[in-house]
Amino acid sequence: MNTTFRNSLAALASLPLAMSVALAAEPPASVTPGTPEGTYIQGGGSSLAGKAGADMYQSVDPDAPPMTKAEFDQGRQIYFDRCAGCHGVLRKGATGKPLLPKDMQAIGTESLKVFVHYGTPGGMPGFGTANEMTEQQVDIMARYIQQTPPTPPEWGMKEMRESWKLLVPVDKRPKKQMNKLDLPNLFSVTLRDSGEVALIDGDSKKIVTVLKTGFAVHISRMSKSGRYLYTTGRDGLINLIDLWMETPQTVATIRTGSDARSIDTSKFKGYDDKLAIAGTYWPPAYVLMDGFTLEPLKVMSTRGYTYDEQEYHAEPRVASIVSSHIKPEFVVNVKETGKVLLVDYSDLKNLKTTEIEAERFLHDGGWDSSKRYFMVAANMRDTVSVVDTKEGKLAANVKVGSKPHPGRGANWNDVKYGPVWATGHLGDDTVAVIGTDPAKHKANAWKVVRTLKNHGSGSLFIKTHPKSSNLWVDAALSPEDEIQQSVSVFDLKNLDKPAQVINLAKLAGISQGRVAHPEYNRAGDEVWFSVWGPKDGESAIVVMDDKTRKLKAVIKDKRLVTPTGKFNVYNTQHDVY
Ligand code: DHE
Repeated sequence: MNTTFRNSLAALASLPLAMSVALAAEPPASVTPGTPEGTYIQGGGSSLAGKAGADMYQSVDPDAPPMTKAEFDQGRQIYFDRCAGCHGVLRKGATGKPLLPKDMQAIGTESLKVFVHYGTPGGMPGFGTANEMTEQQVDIMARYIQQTPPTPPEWGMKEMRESWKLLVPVDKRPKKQMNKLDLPNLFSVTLRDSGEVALIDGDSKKIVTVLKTGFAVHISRMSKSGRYLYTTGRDGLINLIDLWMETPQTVATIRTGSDARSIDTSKFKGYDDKLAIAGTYWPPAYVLMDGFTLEPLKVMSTRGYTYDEQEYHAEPRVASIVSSHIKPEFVVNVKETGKVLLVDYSDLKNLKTTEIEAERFLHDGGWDSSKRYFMVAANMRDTVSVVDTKEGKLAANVKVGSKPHPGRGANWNDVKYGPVWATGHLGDDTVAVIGTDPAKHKANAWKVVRTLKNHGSGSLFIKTHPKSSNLWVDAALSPEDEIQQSVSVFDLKNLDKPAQVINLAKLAGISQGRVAHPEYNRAGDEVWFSVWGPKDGESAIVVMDDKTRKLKAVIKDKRLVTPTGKFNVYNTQHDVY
């Protein structure tokens, strides 16, 4: 272990509990390409050397290291694009550790550079080793996080309205489906780094069209009818795409904030397609919109007090949102306060919200098979919170493994335990299987009834399908190539048997890339995975035959830039997972 890295670990160990991430592994041996081995970690001269006469940034904190104004501006942008998602704009921490200036100053620039460059075994990517930041940018970020965090501007109804573009009004849209696509089997594929989605025909596996969306587009969701597709970019740009047009196209856009992750639409009977809801990380809020036009109707702040310590938090971000099928309600999960809001959209003027105390740092989740219980990961508390949306209460907080990350999770009828839902974990190599049927299998309800062994830690997504007897689990964030390129397949009829591990990147003929996010086709007999390669390298979609677990197709196309999430229209519309 090199001395700088060891010193950094020691510095980190002396930090408050929240910062004491499990740092056990050595940093990888690689250094920034193009620099002589070792140059990077041994540091260099003053980062301000050669900048005499440069316009300096005036920090309000006298202990923060100097930065030029240009460096500070660059740091602010990089932080927003790369770091804020996990650490928060105000750097109070959530999925990532708090990065408060005094703690960062105690670690010091040289040690911070090591973390930014190599990442941590706790899940932070190595921005230097992954070639996502240059040596100079790593140095800027190490100094930037020692400055007082600047607060980004607010974004209210006025800004939303000004950003709203109704490109094709409702009366100018087709009255029937104008293309021959088998819409239920269409896939919307996130092309993360190009800020686009590719619509891929599930039958022919051909790209129908590629549409421009928001920055680092994050998820796609479907309207109840299956006609409208909604995407959200990390920059808060929402696209409403009409799948009935000859070639599907964007018919409205709006910016709901400057940092966002979630979007959904009304699914209760009588409200089909009528409303959309988008959650934002900054400003921390959710906005209700007309589902056909994206006209903003009502914006609600999520700032407030944490559920447990009842401390004020200025940045409680909206994580996952799902739409109830049994009530006119959206389920809005507020990360930092640990509250789940059941937002009744039947009367926007007299909005009723049930506020449920769940657990802190809520992130992603999905319905149980009955669609009554919402299962959401509080990943930094190693917990899955179960919300009973029929009663409007917390049903349970279930302790699982380290940092659960289900995506939407996976439901099946277990041979021994009845209906169950499962999540993989970022922080260990297990899959937690939780009983979800308090009516007929009371003894198993809200308990981990099985713990399966994945082929590695760093799992992001897990999936099965009501017609399948396989469970597919990725390990996309594993630091090891072989593991991140492989998936585990479990036989749901015999879960005592170890999983089959298949390297899908190899099957696709791709040497560099993470294999992520299983998604079934409409029929439930194919499972699609992304081979998420570098922005300037090769990526692919691998389609596996679910029954035989053999390769069925590889979709390669130079337009498929960094594919990650895939959303089958039918399964997303009906929450089948
Ligand atoms: Fe996601 C879902 C937040 C990084 C791919 N991600 C979600 C959800 C949230 C979230 C809150 C649930 C949305 C919902 O259901 O309404 N994601 C975040 C982050 O804050 C985080 C950790 C850091 C960031 O800066 O954004 C983050 N996410 C990623 C990625 O790096 C991933 C792997 C690749 C990418 O495309 O960006 C990624 N997240 C996804 C996907 C889903 C998702 C594919 C939807 C899963 C599903 O099946 O529904």
